[in-house]
Amino acid sequence: SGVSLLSKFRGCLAGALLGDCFGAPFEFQDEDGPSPVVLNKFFAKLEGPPFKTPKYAYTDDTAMTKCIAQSFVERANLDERDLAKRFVTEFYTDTTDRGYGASIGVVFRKLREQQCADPMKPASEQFDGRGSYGNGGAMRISPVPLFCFRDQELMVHVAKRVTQITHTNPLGVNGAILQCLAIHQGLILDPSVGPLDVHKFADELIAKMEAIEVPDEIDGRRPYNKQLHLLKKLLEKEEGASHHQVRESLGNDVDALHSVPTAIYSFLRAQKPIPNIETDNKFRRTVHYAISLGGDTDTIASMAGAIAGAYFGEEEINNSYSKYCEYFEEILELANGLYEVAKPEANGN
Ligand code: R7I
Ligand code: MG
Ligand code: MG
Ligand code: MG
Repeated sequence: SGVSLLSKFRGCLAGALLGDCFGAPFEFQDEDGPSPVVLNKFFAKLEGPPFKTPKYAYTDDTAMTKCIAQSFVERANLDERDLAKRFVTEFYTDTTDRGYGASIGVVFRKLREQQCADPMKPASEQFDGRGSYGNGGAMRISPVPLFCFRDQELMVHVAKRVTQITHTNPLGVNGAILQCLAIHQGLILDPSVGPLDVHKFADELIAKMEAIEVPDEIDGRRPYNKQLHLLKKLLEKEEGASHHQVRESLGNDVDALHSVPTAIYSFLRAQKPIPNIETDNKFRRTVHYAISLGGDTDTIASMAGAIAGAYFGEEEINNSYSKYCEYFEEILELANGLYEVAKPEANGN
């Protein structure tokens, strides 16, 4: 019994892709998020009788996830220069508009000019040397907890390096590490033993981040620690937090600090029924809820979907979604490839 680790690897990357593709049409469309009626119809249609439609396209979240997964699969190693080259090639050769972040193009232009000789330098020059705190590091991190499944210390190091090719601000880096740790916790927990202990899940993230986050020089606080405590407060609400409360305290924006904890919250909240979300399926509920919050819907749904897919495995993902989503078969192949190079079930390190 239980869900196989291969299914969890595949569920994780499929979850990231589906959240991106299904969230993208709603990105910053409406201040209060899409209406419950619209979203229930959207998912009911995807899960109903087959219909003809162009596939939902993925965005930069998946474009960059794909580059990282391919690099690990082909090189079986962390290779920053190879990663930078793949990001640049992907950015300049893909003719579809993938909706990249407003500032990241500068990094790619500089990387191209120096042929990725110094892959970590352009990112460090962003925002007057403070580096980007966008969620672009976190949105593409899912291959890292898969590739580094067996070694959590290495995983944190790799997450940091992979992120710093484009995002060097500690908020950008730590957001990616937090998302990586959340996926890893999802991978190692068994959903067949009973309901997930959502408070324990959050407490373990708080403890792990405590060792990683440096307190702010001015107010002495750790920003992600603060957000994770707010997340716990929201989870404790008997009647369930309103969308307004979640947006006010956790946020739904393009910066990592105000989107990664929101994605984790979406996954944890979706372990139980949520008003106005007409499904018993917890993968759907996670992605559906993340999108319903509005704002950076592709990215928050992608990150939430990656955690949910890692926890539940691909069995919880409705089969019909694959028909409507660009790159579905390919992302599963990349998950298989990561499973092969990571050897997650081998003994020892
Ligand atoms: O982080 P990034 O890759 O963007 C990812 C987002 C996701 O929602 C994708 O789906 C896509 O839509 O974009 O790209 P960046 O350009 O590095 O960061 C995104 C934005 O965050 C920037 O364009 C800025 O608006 C903001 N930002 C900052 N603003 C002020 N000061 C990031 N860092 C800073 C900063 O230091
Ligand atoms: Mg995007
Ligand atoms: Mg994605
Ligand atoms: Mg986005």
